[in-house]
Amino acid sequence: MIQIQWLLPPQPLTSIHHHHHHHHRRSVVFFSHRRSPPPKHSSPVTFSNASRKYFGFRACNCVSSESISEESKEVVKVRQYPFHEIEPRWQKFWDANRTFRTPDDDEIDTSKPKFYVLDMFPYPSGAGLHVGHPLGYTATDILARFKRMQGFNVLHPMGWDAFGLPAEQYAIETGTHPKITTIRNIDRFRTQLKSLGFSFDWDREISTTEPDYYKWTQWIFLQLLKKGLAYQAEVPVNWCPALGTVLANEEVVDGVSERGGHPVIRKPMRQWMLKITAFADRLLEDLDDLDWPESIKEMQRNWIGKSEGAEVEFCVLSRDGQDTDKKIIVYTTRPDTIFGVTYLVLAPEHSLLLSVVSETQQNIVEEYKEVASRKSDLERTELQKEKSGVFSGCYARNPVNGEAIPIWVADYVLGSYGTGAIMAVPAHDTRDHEFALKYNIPIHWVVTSDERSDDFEKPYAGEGDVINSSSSTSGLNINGLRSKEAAAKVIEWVERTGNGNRKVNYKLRDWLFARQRYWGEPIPVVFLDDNGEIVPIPETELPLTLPELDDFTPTGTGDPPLSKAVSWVKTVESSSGKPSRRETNTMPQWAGSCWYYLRFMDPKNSTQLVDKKKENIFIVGNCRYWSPVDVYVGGAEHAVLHLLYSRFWHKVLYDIGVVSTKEPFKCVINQGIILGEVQYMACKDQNGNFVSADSVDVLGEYKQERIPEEEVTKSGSSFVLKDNPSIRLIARAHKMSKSRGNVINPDDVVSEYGADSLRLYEMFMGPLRDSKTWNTSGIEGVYRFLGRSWRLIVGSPLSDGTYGNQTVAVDENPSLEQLKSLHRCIEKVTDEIEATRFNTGISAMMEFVNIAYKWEKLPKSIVEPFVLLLSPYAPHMAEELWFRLGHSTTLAYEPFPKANPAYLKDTTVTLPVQINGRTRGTIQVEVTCTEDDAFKLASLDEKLSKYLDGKTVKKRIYVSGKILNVILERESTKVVSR
Ligand code: ANZ
Repeated sequence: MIQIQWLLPPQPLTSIHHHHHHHHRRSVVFFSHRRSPPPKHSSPVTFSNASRKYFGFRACNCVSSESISEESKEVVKVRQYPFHEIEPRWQKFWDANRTFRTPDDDEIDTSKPKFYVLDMFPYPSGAGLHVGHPLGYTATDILARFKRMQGFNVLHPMGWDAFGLPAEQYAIETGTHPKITTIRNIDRFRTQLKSLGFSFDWDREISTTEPDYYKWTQWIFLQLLKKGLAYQAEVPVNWCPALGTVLANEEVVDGVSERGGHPVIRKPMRQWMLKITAFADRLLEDLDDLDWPESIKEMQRNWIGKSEGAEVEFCVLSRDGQDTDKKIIVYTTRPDTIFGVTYLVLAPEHSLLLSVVSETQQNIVEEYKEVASRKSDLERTELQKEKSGVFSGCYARNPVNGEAIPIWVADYVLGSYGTGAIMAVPAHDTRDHEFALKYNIPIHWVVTSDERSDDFEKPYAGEGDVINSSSSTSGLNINGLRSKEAAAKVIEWVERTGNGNRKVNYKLRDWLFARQRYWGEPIPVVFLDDNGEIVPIPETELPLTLPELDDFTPTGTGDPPLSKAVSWVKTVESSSGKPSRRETNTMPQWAGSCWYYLRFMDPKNSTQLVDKKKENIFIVGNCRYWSPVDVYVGGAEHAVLHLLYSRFWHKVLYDIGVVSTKEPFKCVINQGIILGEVQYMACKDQNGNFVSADSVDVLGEYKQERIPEEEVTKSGSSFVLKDNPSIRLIARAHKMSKSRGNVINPDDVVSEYGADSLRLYEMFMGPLRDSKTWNTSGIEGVYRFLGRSWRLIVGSPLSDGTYGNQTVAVDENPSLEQLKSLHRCIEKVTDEIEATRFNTGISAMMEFVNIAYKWEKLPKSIVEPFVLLLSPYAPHMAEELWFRLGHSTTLAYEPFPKANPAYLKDTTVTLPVQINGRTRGTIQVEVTCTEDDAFKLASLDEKLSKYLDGKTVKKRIYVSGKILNVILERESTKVVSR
């Protein structure tokens, strides 16, 4: 267990001097007079004691005796509570005490359950943290803190995915070594994350760029090589001459590089590939048991793209219509449509293409090939793009009916999928249909269905009943069969007659695993000088560190920058001593993130990737330890690449016994995107007059002008100009971007409202998984709630605006009502955290605080559990309150409050009230209500008071929970008890 002790002496807040140095705000300024002296001719104004007292800021580092200019006065905002002192103080405490250190090695008590909650670790960009980061990080932090308090051993680490292009581009532009940029960016990210109070175990921090880390990335590569899962192949790559590198398909958009917009061409190059396709079925099947968003699972299924069908051979015909020995093998998922085939298509890169082309078509076909080579697969297959193609001048024979059909070449067929050739059925395939119409190719209908409205203008792509599909020459007849049965019969026929085979295909391609860049993991192999043979470097020589380099610019020849490290490249092969050259390609950015979640379990191990004992402890009942990750939170943009690549590596590691689970991440949650503040636009006609947005049909004809929020008001469900409500505006939230100027910097929010407010706000914006729009006035709301909670517990500020060091909580027994409110809040907050509905958990606490404000006294036994409930959300304030409640250590390991069902039951009863023996009405009371309280309630009741007012009570008979009977004096004039 962890020894928790004070390393910092507890000290009253007043003795901590804290400066705020970054108040360079636009509209809202904190005491800006300190930095910008008041203009010469303004009259000095001081804050009144009263206002200071109300808002409760501290005199010493606020305004006190200093003067403040008239202008800045109106923009000065006062603090709801002294978060600016509380937050750094607790961050220092947590750091100094290593409060969130996860016990390691023998210290760990494995009889306790474990909880591994992980964020997708960030790329430490030069721009620093944006407000999207803390959304996921706060959610995981709440879970981590909650589980810790529930007695779990919690692993909640953070690290850096720090290899990649931006640092290298920066190096090219400025000459600053990527290592330096990376360290600087990491330092900034770490400082920012710490300022948000996340309970990461910083002792486990890792960076993918550290040799101690990438040693194991390289080690995994060697295992892949050993198993034949890493190989070199000549493959067409996206070659970008301007960047001097190949790019992944995802890095190419519309034929240009995503970064920089440079042209990209397809060119064959020798590349390292990883055989992820060997795992296609396992990657597909194991998805079923994962607690992941259905949408991600579906994206992975589509990405893997398993399809079942057949390969069918079509014999190429000679000029005079005779069979030749050339065969075109097509891949089809619809063998049931084979009688509807009216042409074949070869992909422009098909190996048989040039050998079947007729002389007359030769030039046209070669020209077409050349144009196609400049397009990306994505462009070629885009549905809305117009289809193009050329006739090869040659024909093939359909095996099922002997018909001669033309062979075309068209780039909507990809060389890299199936067999690179298709049988085209224009009646039943949209793309073939479009193509056939354009080039006047016949269309034969062979499938019919009730759904199909005999609209022969459109292809029918669904399944149905097969028609027009029999042949006396082949003896095959599939008429009248349903598509599925027909397909089965065709497959059976082609297999029997030697014309083809059943075939399963995958869209998934092997993973291109080399980059012509400097800032990545070196690939740990050498090539022997004599014969080019690939020899892995011995595991004992890992890590193979990146050589220092002064010149990072790409060579432009396709040779990676590392080839400039001449003395590093020239080496000898370890076992034979033969002269050899090192591999100069590096690994892609995805490599380091494929397995980092394992390293967090054992970040400092120098002899193993991860100690088996930490990954999985075999004790009674085969109880696992840190593996797998219980909850993994990150952006939906990683749905396929990262999440598929890491599943692939994990399965390889599983096969070689490094890990014990088939899957790395049990539960994945995608946090939504945070859009920028809503922006309002007004339409203006040519004369510059406003036009209401609802009277505008074609927006393009009107200029749009941005309207500041102050000039906008709501009218019904739409937004209008305040000055002219007949002008409706367009309200839209956009993704935050520098160019739109709608980026919110978390640092600014922290200095204005505090980290707890930022955390609370990001959770309160809406359900974690939804997209949300940023709204600064929304922060004000949670900020006020925190201020109210603070003052509820600490009390009003002293006359100088500071707060006392204690709380107003009293050592008295709570009332039933108080217990009920508390336990309802406990139940709700617990349920909502468990269901990751953090926003509604906050609502429950707000409700509690509202009720608590009505109480005269605040028993400690009510306040303390509430502070614990608040602590996962607003840890700084909670720690401070806990301390002021008289505790001398962190609350991070206090048991999370448990709701007592006894207080959750509705225990009110309807109590009949008799007056002089006759039932005159009822009152709602707690079963435990005392006689006095019941009588009080009765005399306040509208109906009953008529009988009781002004009367003297002779006797009261009260049976708790059953009845109240009041016997009155005959002629009295006074109320006795009230
Ligand atoms: C005849 C046919 C008739 C087809 C019909 C479809 C509908 P999935 O399911 O994605 O695997 N195809 C095969 N190889 C191709 C390639 N390299 N480039 C472009 N298209 C290719 O799709 C398989 C279907 O896509 C195949 O089935 C083939 O067209 C086409 F009514 O064959 B089909």
